[in-house]
Amino acid sequence: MVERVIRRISEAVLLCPRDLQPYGDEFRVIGVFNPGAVRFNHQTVLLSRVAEAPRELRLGFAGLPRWESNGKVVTDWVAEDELDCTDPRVVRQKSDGAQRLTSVSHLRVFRGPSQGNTTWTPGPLLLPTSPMEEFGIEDARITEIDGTFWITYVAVSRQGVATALASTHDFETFERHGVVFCPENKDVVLFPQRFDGEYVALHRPNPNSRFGPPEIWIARSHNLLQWGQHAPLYRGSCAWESDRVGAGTQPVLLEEGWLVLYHGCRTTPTGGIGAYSAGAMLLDRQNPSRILRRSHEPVMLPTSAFEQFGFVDNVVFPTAVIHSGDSLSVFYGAADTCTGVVEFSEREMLAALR
Ligand code: MAN
Repeated sequence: MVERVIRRISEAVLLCPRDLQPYGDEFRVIGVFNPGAVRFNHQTVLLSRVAEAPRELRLGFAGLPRWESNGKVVTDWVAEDELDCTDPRVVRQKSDGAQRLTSVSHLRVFRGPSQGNTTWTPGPLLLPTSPMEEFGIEDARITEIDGTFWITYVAVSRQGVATALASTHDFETFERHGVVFCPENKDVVLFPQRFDGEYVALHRPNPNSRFGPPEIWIARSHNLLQWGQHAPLYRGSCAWESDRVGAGTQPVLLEEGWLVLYHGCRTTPTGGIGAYSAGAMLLDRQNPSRILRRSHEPVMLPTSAFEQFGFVDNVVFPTAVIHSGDSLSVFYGAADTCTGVVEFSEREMLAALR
């Protein structure tokens, strides 16, 4: 049976690197992407990842940025012949296998109208503050629980890739709660309500031992800080998601269950970075450990030029959904370069899940 391709009612690029000033004078913005997004005070608030790389180029050297504990960003220059540079995002030192990112990210608030996509007013910056954020903070997801906005984000350091938690009531000031999922773990999204008194999160452990590909897991907590009852929820089973999957958007409650969009990627036949596409799953209203239906083909593929060409080609990476009537606005990162939004019909999305 041929899976129905879901129609994009509209699509728009909201933010591009050229719209932004870098944080550091000696840096340039190479991406503004993978945004958390919520409605707040009749506005749409985005918390986008801003990736910066050194402005300077030195022939034969890679400039690898990092935050120092004094709050400054510095660049280490490492000879390219000491590095494996096959991935534009990350290099690996040949001598000991240690990894470094080629850019450093922070998070920035942008406020826009609740309808339409034209003007985005920049707001506060969330900068790396702890040694566990030395190589940057990335890919925020926002969930409102009882009037507080909880933000899970990726913290990268020489300890690895972890997930940390922050909270805010107004997107002006933020409280940081530290690492809640230790390395290697990312793509953490929180449900907006408790189940039998417990908070629930989806997360994505990424073990070094490859007994199988990384999977989406589910966990529970009494306080959002300590997590337990970990259990696997979903392992990508289709070719387009065969290398890895990770939860994408904060779960939204629809009549039929919790809708979550996630990303999946495959490697190229030569082991290079393959396309990142998006799938969707519907989880049971009362028991979110139960998958009711899911997409067997991607609901979003990198089909537009701004999704196909960028810092990393062929990437759609959904990180937020805003639901209103029959409309699902999916906010996402395109080609690790721009922030985009696509509108789907809820009815058509659900019809594609089985
Ligand atoms: C990884 C992360 C994301 C990024 C995708 C696509 O999952 O680095 O931040 O958007 O890859 O490159």
